[in-house]
Amino acid sequence: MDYYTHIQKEDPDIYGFIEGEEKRQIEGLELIPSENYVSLAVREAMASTLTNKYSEGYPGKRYYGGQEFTDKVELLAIERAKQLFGAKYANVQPLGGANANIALYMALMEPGDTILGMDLSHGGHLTHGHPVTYISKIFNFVRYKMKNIETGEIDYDALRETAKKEKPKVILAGFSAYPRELEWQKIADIAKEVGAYAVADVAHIAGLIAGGAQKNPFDYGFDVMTTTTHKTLRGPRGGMIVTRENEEVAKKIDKAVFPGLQGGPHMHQIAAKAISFREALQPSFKTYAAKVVQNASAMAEVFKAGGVRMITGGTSNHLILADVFGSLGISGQDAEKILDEAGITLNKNTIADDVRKPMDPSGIRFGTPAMTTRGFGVEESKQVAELMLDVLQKRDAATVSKAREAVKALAASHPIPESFV
Ligand code: DSN
Repeated sequence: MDYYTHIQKEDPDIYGFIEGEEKRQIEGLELIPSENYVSLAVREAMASTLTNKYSEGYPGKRYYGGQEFTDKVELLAIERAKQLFGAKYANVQPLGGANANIALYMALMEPGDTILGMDLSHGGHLTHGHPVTYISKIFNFVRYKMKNIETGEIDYDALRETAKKEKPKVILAGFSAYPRELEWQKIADIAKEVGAYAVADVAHIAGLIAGGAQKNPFDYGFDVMTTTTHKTLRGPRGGMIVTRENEEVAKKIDKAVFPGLQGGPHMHQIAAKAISFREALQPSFKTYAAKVVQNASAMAEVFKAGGVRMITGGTSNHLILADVFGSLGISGQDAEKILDEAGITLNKNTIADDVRKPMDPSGIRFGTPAMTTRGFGVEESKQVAELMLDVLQKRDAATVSKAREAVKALAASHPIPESFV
């Protein structure tokens, strides 16, 4: 907390809240699979004077003057994004993952057009057309599911039949709670057969793809990828859209992001994205991405040995979805709460075809991106999984307090690193 001297002086209330949150992050274990710790370099860019600047438009074509440096920042972010994913075009302006997805829909569809997306309860995301979203009223979202919840196999035959019947403009492949790798080739082939764009929402796995720990959908013919930049990719909170090679598509996406959806881009955030992309291009990021996956597998092994049912039977990526209600008789909400007391943060989550409600579902979702940034390896990951199981099985004050001490010790011996390069 040496960085916030001005906030401390000018606004002690906010300073206190930041201090509390920082302590929580340092002393606890962050297992929410969509969270991570960014480097100080990324944080400095987020706090830089670039936040003062309006830059509507794109490099070389702005609506306001004074863009000598902002143009350079954005061009460098674009170049690095292209390099990371093997893309010909990149738009680094989306303010978040939802904006990236909405801009994508606006770019490739007209109101009323059909898009196929993964069902939320089977691992998809709200922005993939859940009825509570505004965007679901504009486009016709049709959902597909897993065929086998115990293995995670997607029902590709049903997807193909639905695609032939519904004639979608876009087939969207991606997830926020699916622990396996999708068969990109099968989905790309179906899209080609019905004349749809193949789009991957890789928000959760962008860092694993960039680090070579998971396959790149572009290698299987996908046209576009949307993503956030703050999950496994370990950048600032934000979004991005990369296009493999179709210039016409890339132009439509640019127009949809601005002026279609957003106003002035957040240049401080784009500078921070550029810094994180540089970090992700280093050889050390490959090691990081591989470890994220190894650590998640190690945790899944412990849960399996403890008799806990995991949706899809385990994990091949960074996250695990466990049916704690079915296996241990504790609801997802209660599990989240008691683990929070032990200093382990994760989230309750619905499981496929859950019989319980979203605010008190059967499952918990957890993962290893943040822990791995702290330097946790397989042994420590197993230790954390064992602590979790102990707490979830016994659920008494003594076990929680013992786990909390163990968590503090693990956290203290693996401090959050300041620099990743
Ligand atoms: N909230 C993100 C997640 O946790 O997966 C997705 O938007």
